[in-house]
Amino acid sequence: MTTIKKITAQQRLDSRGNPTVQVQVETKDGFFRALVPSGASTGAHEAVELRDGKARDAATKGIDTKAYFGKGVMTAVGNVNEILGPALVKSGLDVTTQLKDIDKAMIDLDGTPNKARLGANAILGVSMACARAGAAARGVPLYEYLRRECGTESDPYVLPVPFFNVLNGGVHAGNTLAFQEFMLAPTGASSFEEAIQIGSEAYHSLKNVIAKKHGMPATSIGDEGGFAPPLTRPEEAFDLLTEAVKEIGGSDRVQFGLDPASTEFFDAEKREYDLGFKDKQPSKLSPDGLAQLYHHLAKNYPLALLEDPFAEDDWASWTAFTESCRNIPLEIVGDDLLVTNVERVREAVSKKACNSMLLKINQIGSVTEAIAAAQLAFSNGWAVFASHRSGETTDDFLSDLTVALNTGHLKAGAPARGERVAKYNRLLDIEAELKAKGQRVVYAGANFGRRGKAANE
Ligand code: 2PG
Ligand code: MG
Repeated sequence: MTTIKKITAQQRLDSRGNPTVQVQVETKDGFFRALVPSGASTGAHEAVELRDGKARDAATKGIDTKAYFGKGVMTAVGNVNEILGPALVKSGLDVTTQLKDIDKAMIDLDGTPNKARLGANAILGVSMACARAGAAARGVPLYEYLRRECGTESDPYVLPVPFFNVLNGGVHAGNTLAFQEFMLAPTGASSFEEAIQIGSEAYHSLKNVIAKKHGMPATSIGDEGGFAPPLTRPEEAFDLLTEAVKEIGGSDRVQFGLDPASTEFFDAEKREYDLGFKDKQPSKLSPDGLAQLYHHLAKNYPLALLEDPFAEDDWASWTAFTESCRNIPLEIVGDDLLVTNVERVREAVSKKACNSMLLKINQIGSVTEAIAAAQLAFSNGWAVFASHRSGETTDDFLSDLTVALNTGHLKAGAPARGERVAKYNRLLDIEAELKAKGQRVVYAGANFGRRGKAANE
């Protein structure tokens, strides 16, 4: 039995230089920390991230609501220090076996359906740090602790295919590219370590290809460490990827992923998608026109995964598109659509809207709720794609959770920048550690979505 002695929170910075919540949990085994990530292309149905500029009671608590342009998180920090922490210490809950009860206690204290009172950023930080404390109490690595939470203890260890976001657009970059993420997935590698090498080599080769075509200034980068050259059309982006992969002789080992993050350029009233939303030139497509563009891309490039092809509430387009992909081996991932929320997953299952769930723990705001959403997705034959946020930290919790859930694939940005490589490096450590222990370790490879069977099969 290991109870919590003390919980404190602090305001720290994320990878975009914005404030975020750090939580520290103290038990008899020591101090355990977690840092909370934050999105830019956030879904409207996500749990609430409390920012001081918008927090109702911030000013009355004497918090400077203008600090960091209103993005401070001192309200959330205060909620950990004054409400969540003392309540969990008093509860006597055991971090070793009661993570679910710890999360439930926080959800009850919040009392809203979307964590609007205490903040998903406050609750998630505590949840993550408690998991770390629990792992230490059991004397096991975090992924082992989480395997028990996930009920995967008897599964083989599967290392995920890393989807490297090497070209950034959308709201993550200053170029005119509408689509947000163009990803390289080394599905033909034989180990995670080899996948990292392919990703790194392709990334550097891409830099050369871009410099040759567009000049050195075009090799500046976006929020997730991918390059952000002055492109407009998605074909231009995929052509650059194709060339970069060819240069390193990796054409038969690499597939592509795409996250247009289309909620960002959808006009719900007109039911139109504007691919020129960052430009002065509008470039509008109907849902049908956009679906045709995706089919064209899937036909001409090795596209294995497509995330958020349509906006978060444009259900009819999702369902029609998924049906139209019945005979194509394409993973269709719901991000803003599902927000790692069991209610949204249930709705999507009933509407046959997609065949995969993006897993972002801060969209729902606690570790065990995120696990429950993933389990529901798996039980419906879907895949689960684990994900970072565009505003990240050096916290590598995601890597352990990905292995524990056996998701078979994750995205954590480019194979560059500290907050991105923290996740990849942790996975390299896990792979090496398991091999050193003599464990059987499988690299998911071309079966990256295999735990799920496509909803439209
Ligand atoms: C996405 C993510 C992460 P953000 O749309 O999938 O890559 O971006 O964190 O800004 O929502
Ligand atoms: Mg997305």
